[in-house]
Amino acid sequence: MSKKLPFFNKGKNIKNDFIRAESVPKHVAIIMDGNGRWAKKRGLPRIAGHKEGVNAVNKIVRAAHKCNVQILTLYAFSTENWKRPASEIEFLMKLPKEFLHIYLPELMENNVQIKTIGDFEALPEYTKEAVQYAKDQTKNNDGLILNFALNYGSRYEIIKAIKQLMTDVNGSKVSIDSLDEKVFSEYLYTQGLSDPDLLIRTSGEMRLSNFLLWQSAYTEFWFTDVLWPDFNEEVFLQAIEDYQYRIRRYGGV
Ligand code: V07
Repeated sequence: MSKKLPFFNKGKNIKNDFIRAESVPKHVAIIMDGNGRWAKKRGLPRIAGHKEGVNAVNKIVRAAHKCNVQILTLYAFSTENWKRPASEIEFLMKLPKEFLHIYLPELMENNVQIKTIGDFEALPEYTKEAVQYAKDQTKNNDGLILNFALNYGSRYEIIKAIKQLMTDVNGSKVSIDSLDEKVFSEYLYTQGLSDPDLLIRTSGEMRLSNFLLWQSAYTEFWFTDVLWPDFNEEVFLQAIEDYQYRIRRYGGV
């Protein structure tokens, strides 16, 4: 076993001496699980956990910005989440507007660009309006890409891509022979974004749950028992530290 060696990222304000600023993962994706369980443990309604989860989102956006992560993809609402009680869905769909009302000025200041993946059109009007406004406001920012998966499901994404691809083949815009992984990737919601280097799931579950199936073919997975509302900078930096030791084991350079 090799001993871990500290890297002193002086002036970079990274609160973990074992992180090398030069090799942080470029794209981090997170399944923010455990909000309901966090609330239940406290005898609170599930929505109290979701509300607390919004604070954790802000903390992790700040931490990712500080570490120079380039893309942060957060699984905020899956296509399966429509099966939840209507009152919970309604509450969840108000969170984007609430979040942006508080944090959009700070995101602008930090040069963050907001993007989304998923079936945007099927979202409630008030959700779409708030998120579209934030996307428009931040479209020229060239810092961290904060990418929210909203009404996202990966199998649906792949089927949708295939349908569009077949339409383009029929219309002679694309030839079957030219189809390869790169061409196909451009038909996914994540077009133009690199694949995630690190995928974090909180709350002890160790499944992909229909998140970024195609995109995570080579992604490092990192799991923690910490519930999403308790997730913070320290845990995030631990994930990055562990990622760096993993890639150093087989990377060779
Ligand atoms: C949601 C809070 C985090 C825990 C997981 C579920 C609840 C932030 C957003 C958001 C989305 C788009 C946007 C700005 C903020 C959000 C939903 C749920 C649906 F442009 N948190 N959060 N959206 N939760």
